[in-house]
Amino acid sequence: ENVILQKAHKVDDQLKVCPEKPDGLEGNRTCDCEDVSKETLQNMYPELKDGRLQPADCKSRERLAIVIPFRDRYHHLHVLINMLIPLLKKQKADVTFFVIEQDDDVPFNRALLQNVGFLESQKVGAFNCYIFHDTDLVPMNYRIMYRCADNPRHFPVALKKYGRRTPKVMYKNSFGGIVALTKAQFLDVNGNSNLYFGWGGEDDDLLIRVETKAYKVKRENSSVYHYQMLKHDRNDKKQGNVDRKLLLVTAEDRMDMEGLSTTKYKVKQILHQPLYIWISVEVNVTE
Ligand code: UD2
Ligand code: MN
Repeated sequence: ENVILQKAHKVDDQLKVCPEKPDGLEGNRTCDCEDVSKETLQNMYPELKDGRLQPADCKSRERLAIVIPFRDRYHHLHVLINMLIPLLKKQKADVTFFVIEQDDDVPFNRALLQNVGFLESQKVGAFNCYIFHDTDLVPMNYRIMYRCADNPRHFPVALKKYGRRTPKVMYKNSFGGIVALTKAQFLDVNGNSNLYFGWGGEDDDLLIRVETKAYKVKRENSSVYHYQMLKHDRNDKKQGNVDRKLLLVTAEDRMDMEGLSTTKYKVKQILHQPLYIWISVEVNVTE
């Protein structure tokens, strides 16, 4: 067994670092938006194990974790993964998918779940790049680079809503949907605030944190960075977070004492599945 391990190591050492811009990133693609089952996906991509995909012919430049905050959107999740894997393969990514499910009956807390994904993933491996990804946004161009950079990045610059013909460019200070931060950047901003239960505000809070630490989010080219939004029911605004405007006022003052460093949750289940590491948590915990 040791000999085999040594051999495997040798091969690994001999691998070249993957190219910065791999060949074959042809640009626009069509959406394969039909429902697909988990079993079908597992058969289509047998190389995925424990949620991890790695190139066989080179060593990736970073170890990427894609963290997906989730509650009851199975159809979206599998359509998304079906659209992400071919792109990530072309880009020679070493990527692990983490699905972080909120399994309790309090309003959804997207930002807190992202913090959980960061904290739990660090127990799994030495990830140095994080992409926090909504389940309902499908990348429509192969040149959307699933990478981190010197500054935090925002991906869905243009968005095509279900039923629309053309993508619409998002408002200038948008930081929702999908963002990429290195491990160091996420630690630097103390992650997300945990206080945003229900819809809205949490993405603006993260942008305030990022800008307070003097990062500059680069606006990417909207003709490349465009996404298709999958169909979902309109958010019931009553489920919205009524305090979000008040919370945003204090976002800057709060950031160092409230965030990743104070995230509280209870793990209910961790499942290492072929396509993803599935982590179910309760977030309504009081000490
Ligand atoms: C916008 C933002 C989103 C977030 C949200 C407010 C963009 C493109 N999107 O999305 O990032 O800031 O407003 O919170 O800027 N989810 C579930 N189950 C639920 C509810 C939410 O899994 O019951 C997850 C899922 O990953 C979903 C994401 O949270 O994609 C955002 O929720 P949404 O899609 O309902 O909100 P939306 O489209 O208004
Ligand atoms: Mn959405």
